[in-house]
Amino acid sequence: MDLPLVARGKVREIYDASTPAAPDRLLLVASDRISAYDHVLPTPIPDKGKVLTRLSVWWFDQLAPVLARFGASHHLVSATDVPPAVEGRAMLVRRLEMLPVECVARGYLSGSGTVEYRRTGSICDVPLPPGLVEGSRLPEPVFTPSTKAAVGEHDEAIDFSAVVTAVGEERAIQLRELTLALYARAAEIAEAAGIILADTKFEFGLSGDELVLGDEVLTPDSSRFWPAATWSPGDVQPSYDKQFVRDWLTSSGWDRVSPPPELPADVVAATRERYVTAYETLTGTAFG
Ligand code: PZK
Repeated sequence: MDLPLVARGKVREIYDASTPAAPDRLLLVASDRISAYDHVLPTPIPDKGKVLTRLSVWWFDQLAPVLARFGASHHLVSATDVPPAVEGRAMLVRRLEMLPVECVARGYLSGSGTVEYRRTGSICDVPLPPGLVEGSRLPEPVFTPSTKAAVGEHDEAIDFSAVVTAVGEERAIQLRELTLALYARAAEIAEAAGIILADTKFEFGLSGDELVLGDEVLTPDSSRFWPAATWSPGDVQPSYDKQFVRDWLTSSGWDRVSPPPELPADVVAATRERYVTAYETLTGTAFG
């Protein structure tokens, strides 16, 4: 596959797939690479790229009616008309003018949300009741945008006024309302499968004046999924997909600074199983 590389992330790549007939096409390719503690591990997880691509494609389909209510759409053109070398783990998409904000919705307190709540009693301008703990369900889901950080940096939380400055007030309000509507529908679908969608991140772009949902959506790499059966507010919830990897890395004596070690076969197999189970539980269909 000899398409020009447009961008490379930690675990995926974007290629220019434009043709004379369709000059605005990109190919989003998901690899089997896995990251943990801000490092890409040297050991791939077989089928991870396929699982995340199929999950994303499935979610785009589930969310199309919500997007339509907002006069919006998604960027997926085809998950089948892709080069054989990346079959199953690539999406042909429309090239968009990406908006410079990451649109995060949180229904539960976790991670950086907990840190901000402890410091300020609010998250992203939304005052919250006292007594919430890591893992608590929020009274209402909250829009907590962030800015896309440079490579190697973490995204930085911004307040709503910074979104207004970046994209204008009307677009900012539309982004907030659409992000919360997409989260609400996705959380409802996940809940029916016994899975809590704690939070998720969307990226939007413009195709002309139309708002378009881009990137990959509602995968374990862009979202926190927790099994409802073991949810226990007050504790840090184990990562659905990466906990075996984190636990093994922690017990390996790795210093989190040096290049990370290869994973043992049993950790790879258990992690692959987690990704496949997430796909099958959410979609109700066999991964195959
Ligand atoms: C786009 N990213 C993030 C993803 C990377 C970087 N439809 C689109 N049109 C234009 N640009 C993008 C998209 C999408 N999706 C997405 N950067 C640009 C990203 C994967 C790998 F290196």
